[in-house]
Amino acid sequence: MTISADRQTRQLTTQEKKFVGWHLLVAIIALMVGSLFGPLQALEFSGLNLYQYLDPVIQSYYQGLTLHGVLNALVWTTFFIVGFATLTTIKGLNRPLSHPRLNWVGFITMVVGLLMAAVPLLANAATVLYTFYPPLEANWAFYLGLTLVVVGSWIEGYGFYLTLHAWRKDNPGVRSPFIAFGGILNMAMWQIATLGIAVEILTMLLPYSFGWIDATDPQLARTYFWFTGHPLVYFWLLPAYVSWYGMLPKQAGGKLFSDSLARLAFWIFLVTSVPVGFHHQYVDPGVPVAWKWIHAVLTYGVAFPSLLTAFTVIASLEYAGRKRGGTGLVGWIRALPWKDASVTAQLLAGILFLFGGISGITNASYNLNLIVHNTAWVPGHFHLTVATAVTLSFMGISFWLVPYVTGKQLYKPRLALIQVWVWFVGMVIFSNAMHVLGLLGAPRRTPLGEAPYVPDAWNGHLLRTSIGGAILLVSVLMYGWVMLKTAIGPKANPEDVPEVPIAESIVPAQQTPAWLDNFKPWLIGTAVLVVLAYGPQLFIQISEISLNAPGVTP
Ligand code: HEM
Ligand SMILES: [Cu+2]
Repeated sequence: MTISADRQTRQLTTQEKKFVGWHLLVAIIALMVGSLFGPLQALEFSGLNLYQYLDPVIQSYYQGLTLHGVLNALVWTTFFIVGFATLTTIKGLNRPLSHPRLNWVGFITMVVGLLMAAVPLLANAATVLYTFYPPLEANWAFYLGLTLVVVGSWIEGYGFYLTLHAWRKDNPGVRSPFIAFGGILNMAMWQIATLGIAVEILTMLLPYSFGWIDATDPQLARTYFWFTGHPLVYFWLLPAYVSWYGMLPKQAGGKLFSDSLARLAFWIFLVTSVPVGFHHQYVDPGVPVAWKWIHAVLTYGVAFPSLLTAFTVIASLEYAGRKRGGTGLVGWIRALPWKDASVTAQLLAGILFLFGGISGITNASYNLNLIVHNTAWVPGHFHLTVATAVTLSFMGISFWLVPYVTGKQLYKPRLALIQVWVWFVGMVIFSNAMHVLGLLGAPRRTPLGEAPYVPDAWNGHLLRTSIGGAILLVSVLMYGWVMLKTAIGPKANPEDVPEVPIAESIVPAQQTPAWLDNFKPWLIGTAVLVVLAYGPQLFIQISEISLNAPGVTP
């Protein structure tokens, strides 16, 4: 009891709020710029090519697509996540960062990296899409910039570990508060996961873009990339889960159903998210089938904590709905605070995520993957996951977080609520059309409006993609407007500024078994599984490296 009562007492200092706020500012600007290209792509599909008017600023569909993927999937997410983890660490542990300067160094490193990568991106010298597969070759500043963004996020992560360590010393035997635990676990997972692209960039792409070597090995590079690429999706998702498990129940007027189940799910995500990367390489000729099969099976292992999450989050929401007077099989759903834009954003994010999960299991299935691989189905899938489950949840979080760090009130909460619904409607139309197009064989990463081979059967779906994209554009602009007006609005009375929502667990967190709050065994287990699942293949691919693909500058 005293722990949760205390927790409400310490507010972030002005400096701490500003520090979190800077992360959010970069994140939201990235989302606003990056998201402008999505609708352009979607409109292009039905023949409305607006890129011609952007020339010479944006020189091609692919330059726009690269900016879209990098700014949305890499920049918006990473900056938001690190900022949010800063807040959950400080607020959860109820103490300042132990080494705030270290965290500042990390943040500045991230910003320097972003600016460095922005130059070639804007100059059309890094039009290599956000997966930067060689032999596509970008200017070195792009690779170095990305590396700095990642290294900066590592440094911020060290700041969180040191803070947790200091807290543990002062609180022996106490369970770490869930929101701090979840954010820090995610940073640990990220540090393991990003070893893949760190090695890829330092040993292959940078030497090649500097001209020290003149060819590369695309197969090995892809293996490194997907070592990072799959856990990347859990890096995006876990902060949304921190909110769904640890905050949303409070916002909905209830409690977390089970602190133990929440932590168990997080640990399983840590252990299983890295050793599954070959499920992105089912069609790669250089990876033996047996390894693809092993990673496919492990991928199904990730479905288990996802089901745990669905169960625990829905149970927490049901508890809240019934406490609010909802009755019957579905009455509790209606009783949830649907007028609250932050809650509704996260509920709608969760609903669309169920469908994203279904298409994800389809992707993971070896034989079905052969049908959908590299088709429009895939972006259809991940606009339900990263672009909705994650993005719409982050938007929902920002509806209280931006007011909290700026000391303002949310500008026009009703507009925010409408924005969230517009996103939902636009995304239902857009993603459904993309999935269908994929099943009909439409390729991804293709300006379909120009493709000479489009059969009539695709036209209706291409049009639906454009309509969904246009609706999403309206939503993005509404979101940017709400955020801007909130940030520049007048200071609010302190009692009108939202509090950080922290949900208590129905079974007190202190009763969670100690092994669910101990990093060591889980980190060791993760390392062992990663070595088993990747070691032999990496050994073979590295020892048989053949640098025979010369760079292609798009
Ligand atoms: C504003 C609404 C959005 C629309 C209308 C939209 C539309 C699209 C379309 C049509 C494509 C496929 C282009 C192609 O394959 O040729 C695409 C790709 C992509 N989108 Fe979005 N998008 C939106 C928002 C987002 C958000 C919020 C994220 C992530 C947070 C995101 C991440 C991506 C990624 C990673 C790709 C793949 C890029 C690639 O293939 O290299 N999108 N988007
Ligand atoms: Cu994956």
